[in-house]
Amino acid sequence: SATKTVLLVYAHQSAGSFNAAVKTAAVDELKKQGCRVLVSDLYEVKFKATATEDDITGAVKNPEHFCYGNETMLAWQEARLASDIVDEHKKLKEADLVIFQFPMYWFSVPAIMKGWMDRVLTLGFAYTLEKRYSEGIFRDKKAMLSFTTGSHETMFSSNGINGDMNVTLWPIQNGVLNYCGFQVLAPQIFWAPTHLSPEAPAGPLGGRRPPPSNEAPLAFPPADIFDKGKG
Ligand code: FMN
Repeated sequence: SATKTVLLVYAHQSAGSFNAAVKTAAVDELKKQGCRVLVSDLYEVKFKATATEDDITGAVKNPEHFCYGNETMLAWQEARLASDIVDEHKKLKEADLVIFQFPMYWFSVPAIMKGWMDRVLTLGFAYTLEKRYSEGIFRDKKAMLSFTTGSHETMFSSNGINGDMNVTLWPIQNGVLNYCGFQVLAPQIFWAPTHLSPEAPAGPLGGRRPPPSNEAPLAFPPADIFDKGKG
């Protein structure tokens, strides 16, 4: 079969972090598996997080009432989008699998990664009203969240103080990724990694599962989420 391309969208400020170690381990492992690996190191390139008129070269259609979605769709059609967005579009088009590697911030992705989602998943390019969810533009691609937390696993259970992790991840996994058609793989979660050493004998992945290959995607809504506590 053809070489698989994996895009790693990575957000951590420090090369000495656990996230950096996981990223490096993932790149090594994926290359060993024969994958082509593309990395978007968002802090490294100081990726712009805000969705603004600056994302469009030339005149906007309606400067009195600037509508980011409509204006960027037009700019995409006319090849007038900012070059950093165009670069990410190119990588995304080539990717069979997109892995988001990040520390959880406020039950979500860090702002710089949310900015990647806001700006790169352009209307027309990543979704339209006709092409979403099971008809989504990226339905032949897979996506996976891989992240670290400050919390322990029990705190993110349905009766833990934070509530169920599946519910926490719903906006990103369903509202962003599944919306664009991605087959969403089960997340890889590194609970409270400050208590783990990246140099542990098992390696940075700490004996956890290697990057996915032929895993089945999650169902939306995940069949078991709302069944808990029934009966
Ligand atoms: N940890 C959680 O478990 N849930 C959170 O909602 C959460 N929000 C955070 C928000 C901010 C702004 C910061 C700085 C940290 C937050 N944390 C949260 C803790 C980080 O997820 C944790 O420090 C990080 O995953 C550790 O990985 P690292 O050592 O690679 O930085």
